[in-house]
Amino acid sequence: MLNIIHDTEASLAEEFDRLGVLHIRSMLNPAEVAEIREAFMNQLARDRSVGYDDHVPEGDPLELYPRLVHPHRSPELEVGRLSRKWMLDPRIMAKVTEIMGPVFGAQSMFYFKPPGARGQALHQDNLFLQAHPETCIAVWIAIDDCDGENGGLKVVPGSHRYELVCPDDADQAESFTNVEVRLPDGMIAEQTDMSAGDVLLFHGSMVHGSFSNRSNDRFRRSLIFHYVPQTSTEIARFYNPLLTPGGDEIIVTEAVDGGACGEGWLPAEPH
Ligand SMILES: O=C(O)CCC(=O)C(=O)O
Repeated sequence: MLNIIHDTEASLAEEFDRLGVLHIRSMLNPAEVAEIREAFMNQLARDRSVGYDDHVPEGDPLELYPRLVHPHRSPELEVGRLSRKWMLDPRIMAKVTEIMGPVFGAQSMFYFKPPGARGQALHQDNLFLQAHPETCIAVWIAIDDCDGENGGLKVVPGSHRYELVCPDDADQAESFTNVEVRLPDGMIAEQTDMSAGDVLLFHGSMVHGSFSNRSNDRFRRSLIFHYVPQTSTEIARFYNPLLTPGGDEIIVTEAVDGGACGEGWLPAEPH
């Protein structure tokens, strides 16, 4: 496993450029993590109709624990206010800005991933966001300790240097989503091992995903944000309006759907 843990010695931007993914330890303290965890668990206990409909079959563990998509757009909910606060949090914004320059917030999500839940097959985020001419960056905050057993995130360091690849069908016994990027021979998805409060930052072309939660009793919750450079000229409709660092809404021209992914594993233009 390549060392993706960022120490303060090396420049964040240089390390990110080299690896496409960085793991920062303990960005959130235990009280902050607990507040997020409780707010989202309480929300589902009260009303899970706010969850996203991924069309999971009846009896699927995700039926009771649907992911939340764009909770930051629901200021009437505690989880909405918290998501928005964390999306614009100065500590997070500082890291993202150090890597990408000034950004807009594009998406928030919360995954519960209870024991037995399927994962999300390997994919590249910018296939969905369609942020151009650059890409997006993900901030993946561990709300529980997460590793291979409970379906922690897998990443392919270095894959950010490749173009967006047209995905194949995913194995839906392992994934609740239906598309999967197949890795060429020699490339492997590495298992991350994170503690609650750790953050993973990764590039929009980084191939990543997760397997099922095989534990009996360990949730694998995560709060996830995506950002795009303020120089973006296009984004897929689903992500508009974006949020400025000051919390104002802004619209970027809609990307035209389709034709976004390449034929295979060709190195992208150097960046
Ligand atoms: O948390 C996971 O298992 C997958 C999340 C993910 O792939 C994403 O946020 O793009």
